[in-house]
Amino acid sequence: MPANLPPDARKKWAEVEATRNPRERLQRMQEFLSLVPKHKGTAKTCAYVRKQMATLREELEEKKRKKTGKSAFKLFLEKEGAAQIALIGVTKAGKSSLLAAVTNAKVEISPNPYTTRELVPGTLAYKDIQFQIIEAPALREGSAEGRSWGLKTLATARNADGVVLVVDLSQNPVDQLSLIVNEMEKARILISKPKARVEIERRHMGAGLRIIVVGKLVDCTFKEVEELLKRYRVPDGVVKVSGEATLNDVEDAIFESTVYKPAVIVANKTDVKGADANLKLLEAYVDNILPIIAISCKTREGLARLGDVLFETLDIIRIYTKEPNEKVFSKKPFTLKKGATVYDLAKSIHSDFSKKFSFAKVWARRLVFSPQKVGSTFSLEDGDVVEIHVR
Ligand SMILES: Nc1nc2c(ncn2[C@@H]2O[C@H](COP(=O)(O)OP(=O)(O)OP(=O)(O)O)[C@@H](O)[C@H]2O)c(=O)[nH]1
Ligand SMILES: [Mg+2]
Repeated sequence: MPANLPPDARKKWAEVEATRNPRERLQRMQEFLSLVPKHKGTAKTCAYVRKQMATLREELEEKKRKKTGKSAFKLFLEKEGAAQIALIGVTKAGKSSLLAAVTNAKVEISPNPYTTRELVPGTLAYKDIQFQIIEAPALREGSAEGRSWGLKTLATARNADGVVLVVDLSQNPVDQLSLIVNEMEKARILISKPKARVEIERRHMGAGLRIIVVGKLVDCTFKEVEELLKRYRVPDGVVKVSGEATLNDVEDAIFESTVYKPAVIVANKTDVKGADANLKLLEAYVDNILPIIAISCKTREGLARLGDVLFETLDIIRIYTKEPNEKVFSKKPFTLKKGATVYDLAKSIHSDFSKKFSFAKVWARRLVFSPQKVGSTFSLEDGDVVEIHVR
């Protein structure tokens, strides 16, 4: 546990945090590692720091390549459309086949392993929005330690809004799923909601420290959390604790930026012999924790469900905006997270909008009268039409 770290290591980590320059940061991390005693309790922290170092090194390499004009190597792709979804799976699961079947992407499909070695984006049109689907190179054992294209794939999963876990029904799907979930977990990317979540949102200097506890602190007090964060020189930021969290969870969060990604399992190749039995195995194992879509890229069975399930799983809503005094509303909706307010909408239109916000009018079927004049905290739902008035 990071709780066992000696004071000089803690101090060094604070230096890491304060360093922006990647080269110097690498140096400080190296020094940090040399100050950490090696035993079981610190293994997780060391592994995490080493992974961050590997990512930093890749980034530095990438910068060098850019300068010399060689290759357009990228760790992840810029977001486009309503949401970015990464296709994750072992080799030959059918990721390229799925990408080719549901998007406009041109991609190589092959019976040979490890065919896709770059990120390949495509666009899936769903209702009046578009999902950006990205095939990432296959995961294998050791990907999280940087084997093959592991870092690129995991960086893509981390950056995406959601993941599609593609498994092959012609082979044991439980083994494949365990492998990919395990590699993702090692990279601190979770696909099921953890019991406790501690998120640290760092703020600019002088913003102060705010601790928000939605759940419960199990073995510590508010004050102790505050002191811990100060010790690590995290005096500015918002710390959100949900679920039942221990002081160790908080400390872990300082080191390990665990992320949670909504996930859908796509079980491919329903057309092959033995697929039914394998699908049953998979369903028993997953036990309704994640949605499973059984498909065949060959016969196109099940493909039509993908859009609906993604939309549902990503928890997104579409909001249509209207200019005051205009009769028609925009055809292209804004996409926001379920539970978003009018304020969130204003902010996503323009940062100025949220500052100058006065009131909004909302047209919605659930309202008794439409339009209704509302304030910034009004909760939006899919399909709402909003007209924002500024001061
Ligand atoms: N029978 C059957 N074969 C499929 C199906 N989907 C894909 N395949 C075959 O499975 C093999 C691998 O497909 P790809 O789409 O290239 O797999 P991938 O996951 O992109 O593999 P890598 O890029 O190497 O990681 C190819 O020979 C495909 O023709 C399917 O629904 N049914
Ligand atoms: Mg492929």
